Amino acid sequence: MAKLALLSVSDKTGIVEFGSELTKRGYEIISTGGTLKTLVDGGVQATPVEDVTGFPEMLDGRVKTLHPRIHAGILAKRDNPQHMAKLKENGIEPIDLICVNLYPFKETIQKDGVTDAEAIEQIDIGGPSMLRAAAKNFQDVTVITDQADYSEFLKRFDADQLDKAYRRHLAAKVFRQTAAYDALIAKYMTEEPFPDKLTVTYEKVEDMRYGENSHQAAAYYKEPIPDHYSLANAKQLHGKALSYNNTRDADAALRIIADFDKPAVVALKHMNPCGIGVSDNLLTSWNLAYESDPISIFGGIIALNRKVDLATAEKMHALFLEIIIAPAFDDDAYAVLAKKKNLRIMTLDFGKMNPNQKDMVTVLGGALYQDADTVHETASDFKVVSKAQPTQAQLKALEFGQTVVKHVKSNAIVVTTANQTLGVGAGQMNRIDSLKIAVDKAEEKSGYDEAVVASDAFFPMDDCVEYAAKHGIKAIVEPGGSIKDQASIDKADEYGIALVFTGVRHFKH
Ligand code: 93A
Repeated sequence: MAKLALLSVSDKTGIVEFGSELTKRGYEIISTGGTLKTLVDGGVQATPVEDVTGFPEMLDGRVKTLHPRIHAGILAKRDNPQHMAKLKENGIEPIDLICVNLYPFKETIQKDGVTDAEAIEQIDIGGPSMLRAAAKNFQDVTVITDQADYSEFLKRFDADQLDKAYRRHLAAKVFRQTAAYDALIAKYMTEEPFPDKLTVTYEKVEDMRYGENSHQAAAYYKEPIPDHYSLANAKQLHGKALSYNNTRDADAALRIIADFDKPAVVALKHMNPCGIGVSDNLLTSWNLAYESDPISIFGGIIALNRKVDLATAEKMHALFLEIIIAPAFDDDAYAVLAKKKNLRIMTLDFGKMNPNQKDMVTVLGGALYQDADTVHETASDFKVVSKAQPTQAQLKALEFGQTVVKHVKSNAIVVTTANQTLGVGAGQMNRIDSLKIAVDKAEEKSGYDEAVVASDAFFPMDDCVEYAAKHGIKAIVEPGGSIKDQASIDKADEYGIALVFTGVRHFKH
């Protein structure tokens, strides 16, 4: 008895060739409407599925293969005499090979102006049913859902290697595929931001050389439909593949630079900004970012939100950097940067972060899922709580510092002017230590007399205000909200400096 293969594919790429090769190997092919037409047009003989089911395809194709004559043919256990007797009794032929790819739901929902009805119509029911049935019965049935497996299947057929391990491998692939397919449909239909089941699904971008350290294996995955402004949509023009740490750092740099409209340069190391410069032209912004910390920038990640010109490229070329990411590069600028073989040069269409961006981190045995911290205060959100009022220049600096500090690992304190970070104190377990680091880094820099302090969370006592004031700081912004706020306010008044509250904490742990 000939082997039976059922072919039903939305994406018809390679199906004629595959069908033809199957026929050569003695398979008889059953097929659904569109696939059948493609096969027959391509000179491959196939039987319409209706001839097997005895039913016409109906309801605009919603019911084609959903029939016991198909599903019993897939699901019967060949080593179970009762199953086989039942097939025989009902005149059903066992189906040996299922080749199905699904209605293009993902592609459909990405189309401009697609209606809900059009999207819903692209939810495949019969395809996943056949795939899942065949995958469940991998003991006896081979199931293919990925075109990349057509040639491997034929190779194995010829080498008589269609063994159980291979069939199980294909079955697992099917369950991943149908689970991911359903996860996307669930996401599309779900209104709740935090539903009872979180059905996230990611697609592999690539295996990485290693993870955070060389003894950790790692791979990079992206969302099926990544936001426009995301690293997943960046193009790498040059250099080595991004490492695991590079990828996280580049993402962090993109999150920061999205908060600036004017020409900005963000230099980043180990997830923290080590220098940020903002001005009316990119070269000046580079100089500001660089001078902010000429030591830490070594081996850093640079994000720039304007097309990179030659002068800026030459400055960057003089340093060892890991990644440069910008909307575009002038040809001469690119030529200079590309002289470094390993430097990763990337482009991305810059923009704002999706205001509905969610962030997830894993904990042992679970995950935490939250709104990304996309809010960002300006001077109009500030409440002056000290007797001294900040000057207009100080307000601008406080605004800049406030924009920066939320991107620094807690406890975070930054010392800045209105267009440059002078000192970044990150990740200390108490706030005064972060302040000391930031002030210490800032003190010897030009512009320090204009500098202000921004803090990601409130001061638990008055020591930070005192330390800052004693080191010449004239204005401070912090959320407020401590039971000891008054002590900090009194201390600001004692030194005659300006203290401003935002009411919004920006922890980043
Ligand atoms: O509409 S369905 O959910 N109902 C079915 O019975 C059915 N059988 C196969 N979708 C169904 N399919 C899908 O049709 C397959 O998964 C495949 O994507 C597509 C192939 O249709 P055609 O051969 O007519 O182009």
